[in-house]
Amino acid sequence: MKTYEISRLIMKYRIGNPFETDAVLQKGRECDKENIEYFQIEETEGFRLSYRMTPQDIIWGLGENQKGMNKRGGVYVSYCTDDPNHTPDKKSLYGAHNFFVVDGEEKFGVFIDYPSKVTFDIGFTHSEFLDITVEGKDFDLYILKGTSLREIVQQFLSLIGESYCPPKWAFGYQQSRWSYMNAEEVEKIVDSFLYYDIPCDAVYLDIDYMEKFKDFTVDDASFPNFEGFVKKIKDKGFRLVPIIDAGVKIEKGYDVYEEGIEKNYFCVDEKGEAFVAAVWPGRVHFPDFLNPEARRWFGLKYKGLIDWGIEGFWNDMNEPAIFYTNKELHKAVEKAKEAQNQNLDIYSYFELRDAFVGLLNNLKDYQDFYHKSEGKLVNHDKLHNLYGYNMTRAAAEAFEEIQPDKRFLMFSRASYIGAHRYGGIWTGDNHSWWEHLLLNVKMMSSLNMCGFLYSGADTGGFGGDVNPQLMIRWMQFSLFTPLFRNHSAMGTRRQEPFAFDEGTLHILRNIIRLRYALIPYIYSEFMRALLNRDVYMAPLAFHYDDERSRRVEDQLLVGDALMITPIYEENAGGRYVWIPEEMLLWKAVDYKNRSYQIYKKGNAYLEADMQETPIFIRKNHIVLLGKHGSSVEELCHDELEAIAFVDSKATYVYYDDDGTTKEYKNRQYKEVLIEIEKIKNDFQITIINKGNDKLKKISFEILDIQGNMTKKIVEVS
Ligand code: MIG
Repeated sequence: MKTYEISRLIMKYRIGNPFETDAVLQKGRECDKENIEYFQIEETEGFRLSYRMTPQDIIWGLGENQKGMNKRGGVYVSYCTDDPNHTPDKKSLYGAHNFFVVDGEEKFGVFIDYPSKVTFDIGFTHSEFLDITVEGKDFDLYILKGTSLREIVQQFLSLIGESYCPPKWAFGYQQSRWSYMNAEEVEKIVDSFLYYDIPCDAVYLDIDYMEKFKDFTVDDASFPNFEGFVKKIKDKGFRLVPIIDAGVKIEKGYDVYEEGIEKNYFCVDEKGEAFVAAVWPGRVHFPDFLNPEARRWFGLKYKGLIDWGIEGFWNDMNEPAIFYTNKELHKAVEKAKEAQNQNLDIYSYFELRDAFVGLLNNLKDYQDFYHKSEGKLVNHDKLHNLYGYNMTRAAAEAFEEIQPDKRFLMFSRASYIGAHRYGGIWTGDNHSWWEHLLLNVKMMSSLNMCGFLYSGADTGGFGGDVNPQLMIRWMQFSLFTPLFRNHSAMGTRRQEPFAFDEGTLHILRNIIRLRYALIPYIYSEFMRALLNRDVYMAPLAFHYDDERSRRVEDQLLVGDALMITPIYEENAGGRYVWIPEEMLLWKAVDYKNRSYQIYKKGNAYLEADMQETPIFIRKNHIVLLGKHGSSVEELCHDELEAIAFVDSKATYVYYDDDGTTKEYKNRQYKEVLIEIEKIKNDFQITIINKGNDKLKKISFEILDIQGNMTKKIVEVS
């Protein structure tokens, strides 16, 4: 792995002898741990670090977590957990992202590189204290300095390395469901998108495509001639994206099982035998993704599906989730036997019930198995948070070997800092609740700060039944997230766009088309963030440092030019917004018919009917859009439109590349520099084209501060 000299602004303190997580790419300069700035350190059973916050301090970050953008007031436990009920009191979700920024008079970032449990008590127990409890004695602590939140985040993103880059088609709309059960059902979905003329790039295969939930198999009865089917669907303009689970089914004759046993690639119990747990396919072994050989072996298994034409995957259950283990199940069954014919009192009954309920993701199980690392056995619990990360790494490293120059779609449920180099993440089993739309809004910028640029939530909600308006409002938000996928659980209301009434369908179609029209901007901004170690979605605080703006938690900056103000309340005909400086509002019903309104700095009530997506364009900024198409590959970006809000001068660098290879890493991409300058009562437009030979023409709509519009068409050569 390439390593870099550590920046002067980053202090690294090594405590004990940490396990190498590979979260960080820059090695080098270590500072004296007797002189750690900002924190009081106390050695306990592990370590406790305390920082006294000022009342003004905002604590940003912590990636995939509950509560606000400002993490004050909560307790967060980094221990990757499969919990499908994301109620506000939950302390752990699927990721472990131990990076945060203290933003007050003192500004600094903190990263705890420790692969097991870390607890962040941020003004919960004591309103002024930020207490970090590390449950072990070996970890690296990084303190990052900078003069602004943005600068600190950029330092961190440089420290952990360039984010994974998906293929361009993965910026299209994607349709999922647990599960489309067979080829006919998948084809019906695909045909419905075509029939209703709704753009879509991918349809997902959840666990039922497999034979008895066995990884890398395809059920022949429900998907006969899979290779031919993949091709048929691709010819219609869609990709199929199958799921891969962490657990390998124990079954005689199943090659993945047999090879794993033969080569000792599975995690082992204390007796040295392959550890047994029960999860999706039933009794399974867990591949030891911490062992590089096992990682390579498992990763190369994806090749079978790739050879059949698959170009993307999602990795599930890799916390790893455990439904039960024999040992704990046995205890519960014994308890039940004892209870038989006894006159249980209420508490004993509760205990009996909990013995079964508690089997799911029982923390004790994580202490019962081991990984092989450099010849030694390491208890899983000690590096729990690295499991999903290394499953994704297994896939990514194999893709690199199988087809080095191709970008595959890959995202995972569990993750750790560093996993962002290998894939994106989705945020797991949310619900069709308005609260989870808001949580999605708040979480996106925190994920970006931890490197997970390609991310998104199950749009519409996974659990529970969505209603038309929640579906619409959620789509109006997700159209801006890089991963834009509608996914829902078995047994819930269908939530494909055409599963709703005609009026709703019409609105949803327009929203999805708007997404496709905005791809020149969305992709350009995403790639710019990726290449410059920056974020794609940010809190207002990234650009506006006044107190009012810094406190806004339900609006986001998307790329450099846009601010979005999602509507997340039922039956709302609009919402209150904070406008941090003069902005231009475009209420998008569809992307073709546009009307604009200038908003002055201040508080305002924004009206937005169900069919309207409000989009604010920042002052002296430009947004580019094209036409929609039925898929990303269908988009033809020879003619673009630009909407600009210009007081003095606005510039935009429009980025594009081939969308499929890694040539961008060799600076093989095309840029078009666009500059609009106000000169007296006119606007002068300059375009410098560096290699985009597709682009022929840009039609401008330029609004000045009074709201006067100037239209211009510029030929590009
Ligand atoms: O026990 O594969 O988060 O997206 O649809 C549930 C079935 C297992 C959990 C994932 C979800 C997926 C589901 N999986």
